Amino acid sequence: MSFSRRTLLKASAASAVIGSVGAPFVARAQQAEFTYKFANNLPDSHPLNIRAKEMSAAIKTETDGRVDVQVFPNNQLGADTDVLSQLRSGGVEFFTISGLILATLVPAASINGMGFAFPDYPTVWKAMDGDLGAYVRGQIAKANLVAMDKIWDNGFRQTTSSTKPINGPEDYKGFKIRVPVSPLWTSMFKAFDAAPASINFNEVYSALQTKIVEGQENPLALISTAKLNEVQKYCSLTNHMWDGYWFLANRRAWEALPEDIRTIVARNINAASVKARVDTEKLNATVRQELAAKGLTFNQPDVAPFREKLRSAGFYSEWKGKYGEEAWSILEKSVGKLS
Ligand code: X2X
Repeated sequence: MSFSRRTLLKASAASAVIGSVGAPFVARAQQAEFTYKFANNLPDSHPLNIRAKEMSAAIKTETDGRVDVQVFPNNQLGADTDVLSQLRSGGVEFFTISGLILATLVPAASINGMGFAFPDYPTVWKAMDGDLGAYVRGQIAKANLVAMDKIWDNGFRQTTSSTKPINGPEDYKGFKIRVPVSPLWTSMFKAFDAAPASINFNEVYSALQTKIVEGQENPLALISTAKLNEVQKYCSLTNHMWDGYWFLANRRAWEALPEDIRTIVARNINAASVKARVDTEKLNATVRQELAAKGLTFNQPDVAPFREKLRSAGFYSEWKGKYGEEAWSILEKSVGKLS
């Protein structure tokens, strides 16, 4: 016993010596010229983070180690509204944020989340990789932030609850629902006569667990990877909006990159978004059975009465007024007449 312990001690002392001699050399050799933090609010296992890690490795290789994009998932660097401030000040260089939350700074950025606007994914990508996305990126640029071309998928959002399924708009009446910190979300659930509470995503699991709220709404891929099914009983496939993440850069940090490096970084970020879209869409389509097996009860309400309720509550005309004619007509060109 004492012999093997002494041997171990000797061995670790030896490696400590080797370590202290070798370490400075190794550290110098691996030092990147640009070490940038990428913060996001999603679990490690979500497709966005899986593709982001691959992307970071590809960027390191293609820039010969000059750029190190460090991925911080799961709100490790703070809640969304805090990280948005850090991104603006330069404390964080990269951040993916839902356009709807970004709208606290860039009002037009919530437009893709208009209730029941998008019928399916092909319509989403055509609009977001086309005129509507270009319009929003232009507005983001005016706020002195840089948005990469390809928006990342979060998905079509579904409503979960610990108390009852949502079968029609009347079931939202008085429903205590968590919504992200965003004027459009609050406005939409108020139009349904629900009782929305603005809570950042990092507090959603515990808010549901302690019953501060009855329900929340998110795409199935996220309900599953964040394990919200553990604290919810029902899932109503309301498909009430499509939500995506703009990959944003702090402008100073972005412009500090030499142009050839910037091209490599942008190309890899956009390519990763396109791969993650495929993964996320697939997960959103297939994870239902898994969630049902874990005890979540699903129902599929007819969406027409929800849309009608929003229309009669004046929701679409109110938001048309807020976004203005130009933005609204670009949206309606993509999705058809709403108001
Ligand atoms: O906060 C949410 O619900 C999330 C993770 O879906 C967004 O970022 C909007």
